[in-house]
Amino acid sequence: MNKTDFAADNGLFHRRAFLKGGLVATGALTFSSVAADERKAWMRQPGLGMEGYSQRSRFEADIVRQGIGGQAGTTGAGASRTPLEHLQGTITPSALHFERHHSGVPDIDPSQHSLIVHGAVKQPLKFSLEALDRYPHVTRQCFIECSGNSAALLAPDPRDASVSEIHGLISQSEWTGVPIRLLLEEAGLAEDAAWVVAEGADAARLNRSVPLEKIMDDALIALYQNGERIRPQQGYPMRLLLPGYEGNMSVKWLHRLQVSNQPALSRQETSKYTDVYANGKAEVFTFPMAIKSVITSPSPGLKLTDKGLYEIRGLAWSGNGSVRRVEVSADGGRTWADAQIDGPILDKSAVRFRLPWQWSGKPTQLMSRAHDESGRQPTRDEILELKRSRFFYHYNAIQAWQVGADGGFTNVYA
Ligand SMILES: Nc1nc2c(c(=O)[nH]1)N[C@H]1C(S)=C(S)[C@@H](COP(=O)(O)O)O[C@H]1N2
Ligand SMILES: [Mo]
Repeated sequence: MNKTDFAADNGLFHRRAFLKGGLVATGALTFSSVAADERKAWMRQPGLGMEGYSQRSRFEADIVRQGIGGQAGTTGAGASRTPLEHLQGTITPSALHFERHHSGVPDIDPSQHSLIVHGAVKQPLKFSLEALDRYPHVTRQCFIECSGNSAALLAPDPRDASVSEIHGLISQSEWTGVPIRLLLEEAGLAEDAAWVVAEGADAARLNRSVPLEKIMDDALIALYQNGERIRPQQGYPMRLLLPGYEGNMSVKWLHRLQVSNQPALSRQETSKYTDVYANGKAEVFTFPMAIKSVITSPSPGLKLTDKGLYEIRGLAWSGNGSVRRVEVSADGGRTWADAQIDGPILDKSAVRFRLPWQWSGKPTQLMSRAHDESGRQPTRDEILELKRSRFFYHYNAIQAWQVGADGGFTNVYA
């Protein structure tokens, strides 16, 4: 290897390094193995026929949501996590989108469901799903992240957990629906309209207050997820979608939008999702999810089989804008190299980053840190300094993975 191919210490290549063939020599063929390949059973008889709605390969059946946990004494209240270490690209398959329900998934008959727009409006309106379907639609890609994501890293000692158990409360979809602006313009806003309180039709009747500016900017009534009707777990038949904002505000099973001159100060925006800072002040409304990144592979549960070339892969996202830069370190944060970011880089969307790495076979630490318009992803120490005491939500610090001499990975604090 040429010394100039490296962009940082301990084997990190430049993102545009030209990697010559033969570095990963697992595909080398001999004449006899080529011949044996011709005789596979599936090459000698016709396969299965067509079907109405198909499933993935049976060999992939163990790739499922992780860290599924219900809250004691409740029905359907809890969370499940996206298996980030097994996925590539940026779109989460709908069946693996993380879930966070406060009272289970309601079984809503769309013909019995409607959306009411009322409160500080000139004319209250009621929309059936059929009516909403006739309004102009918008399609966009964005992530949803629960603000409790990654809170496991606040534990005094690093927990032995996987990337999905720690960071799996983020997923990304392509969403299609109706800009709420259109519905409010039709209803006509009262002079003092400043907030919109959204409520869900689940038994929890979860409600959140959203500044009118955000609603008029890019809020959607999402009806479709990755091209098909939104899944029951994601809010069928309609959910509020607030790109970049903490997941809790994207109210599922949406049935009511109440325009108001003030926020509701509901349970979910006071006792929950409020951050108490080290100086004793509490921040009630933290809307956009801040810049964050994580290496998804390699990571705990995956193993490097031998020293040599690997591609470090991960996700980076920002609810404040777009990811500008991602750096990777293979020596515990001493030196950093710029990762390749796959485009297009979209607003309030997760991107995939990657960088080739030559593992020497020795223990080390892998880390990633992302930047957006407003700055760099913080270290754990920086967050603890700022938020110390009763902090739980909105944790976005740099994640470090310890690589052992055996090629295994563990969660560590850098
Ligand atoms: N009606 C309703 N909306 C809801 C919730 C809920 O329990 N009920 N959970 C919220 C929380 S805390 C999050 S993080 C997101 C999760 O969305 P998802 O389950 O589609 O991933 O939905 C939000 N919207
Ligand atoms: Mo959440």
